[in-house]
Amino acid sequence: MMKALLRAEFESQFDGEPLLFFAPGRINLIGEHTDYQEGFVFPAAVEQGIYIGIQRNEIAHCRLFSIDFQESYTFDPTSFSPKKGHWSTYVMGMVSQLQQAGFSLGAFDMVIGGNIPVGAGLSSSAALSVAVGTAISHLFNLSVDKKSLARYSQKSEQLFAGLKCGIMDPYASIFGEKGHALLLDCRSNTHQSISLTLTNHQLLLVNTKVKHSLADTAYNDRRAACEDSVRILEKDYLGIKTLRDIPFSQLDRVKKLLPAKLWPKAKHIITENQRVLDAKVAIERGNLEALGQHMYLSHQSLREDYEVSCEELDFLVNTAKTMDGVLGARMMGGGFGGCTLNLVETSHLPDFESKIRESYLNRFQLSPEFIPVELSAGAKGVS
Ligand code: GAF
Repeated sequence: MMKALLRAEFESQFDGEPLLFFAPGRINLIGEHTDYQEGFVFPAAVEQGIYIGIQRNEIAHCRLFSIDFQESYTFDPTSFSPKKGHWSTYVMGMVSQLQQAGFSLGAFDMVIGGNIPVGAGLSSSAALSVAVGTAISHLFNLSVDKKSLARYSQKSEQLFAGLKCGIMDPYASIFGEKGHALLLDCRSNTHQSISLTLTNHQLLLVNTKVKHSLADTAYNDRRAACEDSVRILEKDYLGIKTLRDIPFSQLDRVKKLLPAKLWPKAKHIITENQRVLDAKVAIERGNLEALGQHMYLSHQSLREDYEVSCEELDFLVNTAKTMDGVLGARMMGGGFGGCTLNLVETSHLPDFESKIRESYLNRFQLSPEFIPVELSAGAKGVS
């Protein structure tokens, strides 16, 4: 469906037969806001993502067309400045990163489409820059290795979107595996693929349909608070680089060392890292109930300690908690809106959706969106 649409649009915009590429969005089972403190995260690629059609051109300019925005954009690859906040930024950001890394690339035509909700916390922006990087790398035979591609995507988001994000989103979009979640160590940038087969359960996103405007500033503030804590703690914990270096067993001591303002933020990172490791054990034992409990605790920590939740997310999690057949629920991604991730027994799905829809509508006069997700493969060429 997307592929046919992309080909037809490419034909009408640029009159050619493109090479097609796809990069997925991601969910995160657990491990929120820990990536930029070199901690553990547990994401997975999903089926929804960004499709790109691309061909070389001889006109010395890159010509872009976005199906979602029904908008064209042209830039000179030898001299350009990304426009902050515009979708083309993610293309130019990746081009710029590849050029800075020494890759030489020519001009191209590109059509961008997708089936991933934008602003819902599924990381459509990482999917876009990973799709762009994958497409350009193939088109110009650049042989960009996967870990470097993840770093270019992260850097491009940091520089051009102003979000001091971690590595999780592009990493998941690149390394995703069908039926698996990735237990990613954000210090070594290596992962273990953990099989998660759900026969009687479904991972279901509920989109709050809100994105509060303080999100990016608050994200960068939280990151700065963690760095402040490390500067204080390194006097007592010689050689630590990030909060990843503080084991769970040290919580009581850390509480005494940090000022009241910083302590809850550090507590979230230290406890969340432990929850990720506990969640891995739960999955390996096939104990979905335990996984669900870790999800609830993660939400509580993000709400009370890290303070990145919002009324709408809390309402959805609290409502889910009262319902039969729900094993766990939590906010997912950066916070202040976007989606909750829910682990629900398949037989309870219709009831879950109708009750959540009704109560959310009553409370916020907004209809939530339900997005079932499957753990899927990472970025690839498609035919
Ligand atoms: C956003 C960021 F891009 C990620 O790096 C990560 O920090 C996440 O928020 C929170 O876990 O998606």
